[in-house]
Amino acid sequence: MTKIDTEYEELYTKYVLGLRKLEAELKNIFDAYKFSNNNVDIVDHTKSRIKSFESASKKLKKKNYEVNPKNMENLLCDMVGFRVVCPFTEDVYKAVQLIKESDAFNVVKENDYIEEPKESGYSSYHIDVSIPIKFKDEIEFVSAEIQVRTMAMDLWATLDHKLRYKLSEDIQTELSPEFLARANDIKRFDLRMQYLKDEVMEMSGTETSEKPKKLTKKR
Ligand code: 0O2
Repeated sequence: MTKIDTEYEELYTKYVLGLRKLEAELKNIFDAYKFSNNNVDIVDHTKSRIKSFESASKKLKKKNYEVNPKNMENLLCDMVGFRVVCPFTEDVYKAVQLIKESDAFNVVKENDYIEEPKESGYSSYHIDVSIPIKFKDEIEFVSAEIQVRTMAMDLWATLDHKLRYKLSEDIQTELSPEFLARANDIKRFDLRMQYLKDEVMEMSGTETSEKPKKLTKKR
């Protein structure tokens, strides 16, 4: 095995350790919340992955960086990815708050693409974290990106990823009005479902825990 192969192998091991720690911590956080909140689940499902080296190489090349283990480790903050998919928008912000309160990792950066969607229409809350792990008797840090979004946002992002996201820029641009329109449908849908939930809670005499910061009662 060459030196570079060994470096890739070590890097992959660190990603596995980082991802395991992140998965365990987030599971604990959400289970604890559910337990102390009348069994209310703010998470529908989660998904995780380690980006393939092929996809990481493409991303480095696209950003005009040389492909090597050091650049992969230092320049790509989403080699470890964890997605949290929630039923309602207010659940997303609650989940974000719980994640940010954890002391198992450090929050490095956050982007609220719900408040300000990307040009493509992509909506999600991104939190970049740095996870301490023990590797060869040393404490090392693994970067990870946590994406938190509603089920509706997840539907849009999944179909966009499948159909459009990795196409050439020209084709992406040609398709963008249609995808943007569908992203707006999703946004309206999420707002309506949040209002509906609030009304159901009111009718059944259960207060919603707290309003998400950007939702108002206007229709
Ligand atoms: P994949 O295949 O999903 O892993 P940054 O370092 O933050 O400046 P970066 O890493 O491009 O730049 O971050 P950004 O733009 O926040 O995007 C990170 C991830 O968000 C992407 O990872 C996608 O998973 C998702 N994403 C961003 N924009 C879109 C979009 O328009 N459509 C869809 N479907 N997903 C999007 P990757 O590595 O690009 O792709």
